[in-house]
Amino acid sequence: MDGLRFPDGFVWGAATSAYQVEGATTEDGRGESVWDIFAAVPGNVENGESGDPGAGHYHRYAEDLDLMADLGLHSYRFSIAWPRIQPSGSGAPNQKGLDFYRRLVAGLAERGIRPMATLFHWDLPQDLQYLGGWENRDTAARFADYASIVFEALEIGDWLTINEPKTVVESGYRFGVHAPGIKDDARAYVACHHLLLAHGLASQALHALRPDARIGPALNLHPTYPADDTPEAREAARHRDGLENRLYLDPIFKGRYPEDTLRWLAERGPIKEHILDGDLAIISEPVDLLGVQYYTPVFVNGAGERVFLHPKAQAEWLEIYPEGLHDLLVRLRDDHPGVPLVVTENGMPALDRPGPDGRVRDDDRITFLRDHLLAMHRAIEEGARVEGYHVWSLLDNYEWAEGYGQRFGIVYVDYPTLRRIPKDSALWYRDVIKNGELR
Ligand code: GBH
Repeated sequence: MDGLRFPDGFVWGAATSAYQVEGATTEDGRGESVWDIFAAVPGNVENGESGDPGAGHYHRYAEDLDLMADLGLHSYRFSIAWPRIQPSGSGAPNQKGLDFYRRLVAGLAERGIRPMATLFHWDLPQDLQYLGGWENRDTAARFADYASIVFEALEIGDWLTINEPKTVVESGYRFGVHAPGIKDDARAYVACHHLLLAHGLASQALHALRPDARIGPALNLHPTYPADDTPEAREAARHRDGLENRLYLDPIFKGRYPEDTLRWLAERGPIKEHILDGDLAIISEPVDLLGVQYYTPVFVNGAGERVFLHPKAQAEWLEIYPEGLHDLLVRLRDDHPGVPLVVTENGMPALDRPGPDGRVRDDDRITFLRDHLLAMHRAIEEGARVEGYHVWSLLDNYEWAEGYGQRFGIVYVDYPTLRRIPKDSALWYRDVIKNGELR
């Protein structure tokens, strides 16, 4: 193939999150997060692993900045650890915590790399969990206070509020496989409403404090398809689309919950009682950019079960279907026109390791990324307003309940030494960025 060009100014990036890469969980006054507590319970995480060492990024950030510059990244998406800024979730900021992100942002500026910061990537201060966590409406107000602290302290133009509210709701509160480890549908959807409220309050705060900056949610969206051509499967896919996508998109973009989904939720718990007058006006604060995280589609059969029709990556849940990214971006173009889209995560795990020559050959990842970039390119040609793309992840890191076994990085991390080795995919990505095209 020759020369599939991306638009001028297209932003190429890579993403990480604080708990997954920083390590240093007890340093410089950081408070405990729900993940420190969750990971310490035997059985919750593969091999009992925790966010220490992560990728050792807290101490190696300068080396990582050089790595980003070597790869030619235009943008680096990272998250700020709330427990570093407010160790118990409220009150005066911890300057040492802020200083770490000040140094990081300054280092990005020196290298001409744009920062994109996520306010919340799942590491809630544990003291707020003791007060009810996201089930407590007050957590949304605490979040807006924390957000205002970092908005004032850090020179960052692009912000993301909540990383994947759906994952917090489902993995954290329905299935209990993530912190805080709750398995209760009724409680999950109360938490969902408060996560959305927190998104809205933080967006309002940024708009008041920094009118030139931009903010939006980072949603993991799942194009949902009927697995066969029956009315039952089509109906099941529509229901599932409500839970996967519309439950988050509609309140944020349209200021209302989807009727069918809300009815289903109301049969399971008291969500309606928690939706107060004015909440949806807050939640639908205008969105300046939408972070789109795409990994996998969801095909459902007539019984409403997810079925897998395509090959999987090295994760049970990740059915590889690049076409889904195209379909998703085109759908967003139609359903929510005008909003700039930024792909904030896309990638796959593998059991990478260096060969005898020290090189890490991850051809499957190159194929995966290339196929997704092709699908995205087609969506852009069809009018989807995609500004940029971030591969998940810059570095191998702590894959939550899977521990360190699933490597998503384009850069290999040797955990015993924390040495970094750019994988073949990183070298390939560097060329894509340099050329602005797929060859
Ligand atoms: C994203 O989640 C996250 O933002 C990021 O932190 C993470 O590292 C990355 O993707 C890769 O996973 O145990 O079968 O119930 C993606 C959505 C939701 C996928 C939770 C895995 C658990 C599946 N993830 N899900 S299961």
